[in-house]
Amino acid sequence: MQRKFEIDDGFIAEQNGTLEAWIDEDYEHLAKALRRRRIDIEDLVSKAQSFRVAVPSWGLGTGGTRFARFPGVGEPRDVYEKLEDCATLLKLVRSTPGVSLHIPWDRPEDVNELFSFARHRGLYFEAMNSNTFQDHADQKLSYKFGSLAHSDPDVRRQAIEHNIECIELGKQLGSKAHTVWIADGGNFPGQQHFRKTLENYLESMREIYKALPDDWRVFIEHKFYEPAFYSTVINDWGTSYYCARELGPKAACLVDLGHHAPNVNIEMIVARLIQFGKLGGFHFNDSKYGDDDLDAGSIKPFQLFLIFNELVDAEQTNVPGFDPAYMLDQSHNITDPIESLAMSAIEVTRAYIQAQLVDRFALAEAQDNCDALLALSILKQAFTTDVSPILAVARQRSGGALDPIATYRASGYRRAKADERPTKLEATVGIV
Ligand code: RM4
Ligand code: MN
Ligand code: MN
Repeated sequence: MQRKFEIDDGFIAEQNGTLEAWIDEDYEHLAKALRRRRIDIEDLVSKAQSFRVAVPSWGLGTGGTRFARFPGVGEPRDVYEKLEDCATLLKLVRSTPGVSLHIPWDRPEDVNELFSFARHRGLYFEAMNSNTFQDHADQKLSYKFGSLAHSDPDVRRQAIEHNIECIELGKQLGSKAHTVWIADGGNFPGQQHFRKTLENYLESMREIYKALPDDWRVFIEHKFYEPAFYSTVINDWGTSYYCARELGPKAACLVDLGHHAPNVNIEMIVARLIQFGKLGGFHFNDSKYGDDDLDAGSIKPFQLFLIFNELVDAEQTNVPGFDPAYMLDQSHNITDPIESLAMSAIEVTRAYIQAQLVDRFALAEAQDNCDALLALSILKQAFTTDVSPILAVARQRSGGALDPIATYRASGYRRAKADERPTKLEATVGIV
């Protein structure tokens, strides 16, 4: 077998050597500034080192819009090549050992082989994802008009079985969760009976729920529109919460940041789900208009911080059962996916560390005293603190890169992959 190009640890250490001096200086300065606020920088470094965010296998390939897809050179052509790229990302940032698979896109021929391929690279499998939003080869019935909520019980059965297959595969791969996002909905008023379709969905989900092992969770992912443009069956967090409650303790809600109407207060939805014990996890990304799937923190970094402000508050107050699964879900249409994912993983960790800086005692006091301006300024003080040296040192101490993007570019990884993985000429449209 041809030897595949890899970035080696020695190269990362060598690149780090050129940056160490200024990082040390910035780190010392920040340590002093934080000490004045009675914050120990070393605590934050260990927090950053233990923070994890999973990567979607479909995020490693170049995405596209419904107009076109512009394939990148050297992009992965199968699940093994996607995992190779995940391993490269992990070497650089060290916070992304979890990979989330999408079936059937990533269905392996040999499950054990896939499992050990991942293990050898320090990767493991996070939530499984079913796909009933498109038709697949060898599929008997079409999902054109829906899947788990379809009016035809045979289509529902087929979709249920597909989800159960994902759980079975996940069991062999060591996964502990299954995420269900359905595209079911309508384009026209009157097309679907709102209550009947939701009832169908619930009935189908009960079957899927029954197939879950005891230590598994199922995540319900809502989305208010697209591909259906008038109505969507699982359209918002309220519907998602209702279904999760109906199903039982193993069901929880998944919040994809791009799946809300513009200007919706997502941090408040997060707080509600925490309070109701049903926050299952996240799909991080960013957006300006709809489900744009842009890189996390690229458009609304303050929103990302405010979400983490709620999460850290829950963590610090030991909310019972609080254990959300963090994942990226992005479509990289014009950037190198490894670069985008590296930067996004860093941005999510940044928001987490910034949220640790909030003086919660002072904030509670300001809230009690109805001091709106002081409350805001406490949040702003945390948000405007540049925690980059903490993130860089955390990566370095874990063996990663001080400057992941520069190191990645200098390594020539993508050029090497372009030779190893000649692109198949194909005209593709769509998200992947
Ligand atoms: C959907 C949703 C799902 C993802 C697919 C590819 O909009 O975000 O999580 O699996 O896209
Ligand atoms: Mn998603
Ligand atoms: Mn989405």
